[in-house]
Amino acid sequence: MSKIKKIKAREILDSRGNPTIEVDLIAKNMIYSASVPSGASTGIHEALELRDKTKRYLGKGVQKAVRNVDKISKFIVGKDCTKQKEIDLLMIKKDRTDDKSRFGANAILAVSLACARAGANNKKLFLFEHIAKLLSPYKKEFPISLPRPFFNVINGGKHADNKLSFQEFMIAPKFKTFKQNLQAAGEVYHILKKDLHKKYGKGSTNVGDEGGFAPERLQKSTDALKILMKAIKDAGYFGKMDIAMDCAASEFFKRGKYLVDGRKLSKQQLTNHYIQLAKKYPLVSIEDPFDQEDFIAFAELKKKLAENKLNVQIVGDDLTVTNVDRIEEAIREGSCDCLLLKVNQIGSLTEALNAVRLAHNNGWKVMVSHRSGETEDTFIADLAVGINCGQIKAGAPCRGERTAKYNQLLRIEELLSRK
Ligand code: 2PG
Ligand code: MG
Repeated sequence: MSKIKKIKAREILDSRGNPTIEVDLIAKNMIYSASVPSGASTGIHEALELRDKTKRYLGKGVQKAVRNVDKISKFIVGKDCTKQKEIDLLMIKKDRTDDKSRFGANAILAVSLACARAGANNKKLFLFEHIAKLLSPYKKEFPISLPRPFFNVINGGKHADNKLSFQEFMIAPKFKTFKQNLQAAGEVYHILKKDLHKKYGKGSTNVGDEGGFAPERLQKSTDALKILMKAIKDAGYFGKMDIAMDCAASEFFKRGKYLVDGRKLSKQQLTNHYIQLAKKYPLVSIEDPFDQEDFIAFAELKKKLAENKLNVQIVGDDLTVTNVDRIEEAIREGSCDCLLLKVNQIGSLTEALNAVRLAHNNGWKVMVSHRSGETEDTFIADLAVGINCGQIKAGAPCRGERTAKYNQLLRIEELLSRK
């Protein structure tokens, strides 16, 4: 038993230069900190990120959420920091809303994550081990492996000031160790930079929100995939790397049509476009291929891919928003076979772990994800290892807030190899 002595919050800046919340939680004279990320292409069913909507920081201040942590601390101080579920459920109960709009999902999550760090240390466990035990309290043995990383190296959609409709073009190396995967991705990233410069000239190697390149003159998904394949070949990794896309399709769904690469497509036409891409490129994962309300279109694409014997996972992000009710609906409709797990979509570690259990129990895979607005917090690296999900996306192998996660995975891999 280790009692929480004090909880204090502050406003800090995220990687896009917007305010976000950081919490310090004190237990046994140690300080445990956690901060929360923030999305740009957010799903409409996500828990509420509380913003001040005053003049400061163009409305994006989080001083209200900071003050709400004071309110939360009144009923959390004195509790045992190893009782993650009890603490999360108490915050949810006191919030009394479905979307955490009273305290703000950002305020609740920061406390939840800091509490997990304190709980781990008080149980003398690494954070990933503590998470593994929270996920499966009755298991004795924990299969723990490093996740396969998906690096977002070309940015479009809401994350870049260019014309690419699809938001993320990722490379997913398939080496045995995380260290090798990181090296391969780093090399391709630099070769891609040279190739882009050569083909599209000055300004083509500026980067988007997640550290991937955002060339203005690269306007079509096929052009992005072509140059990506070239970089993979030039770097000597042909056949050793797959490709994934996050289309974030809700962002280009306008009046019943999808505006893709300068064309207006029906969902059938867009389905065919995906099938063609999957036939031509080593595509293993497509996230949010359709609008966030269209469970059926997701399911039809999944069926069509199977009919064509194309082994591509369909990932739900804006569709499922780490919310068990939405995931249940996606399971009923057969919409996806992989859950994108974002802790701040739902607002507490306990609920995120419930989402993982539901996904795994129904044969889905899980991919842990960062947000486009990130902090230096490395929590999701430990989360991906702790739940043993096998997949993570944390942006390009570049920019501190992205490499923080990848570097933490390097440390965990080293640590596990010594055990
Ligand atoms: C996504 C994420 C992270 P955002 O759509 O998967 O890459 O973007 O945080 O802007 O929602
Ligand atoms: Mg997404």
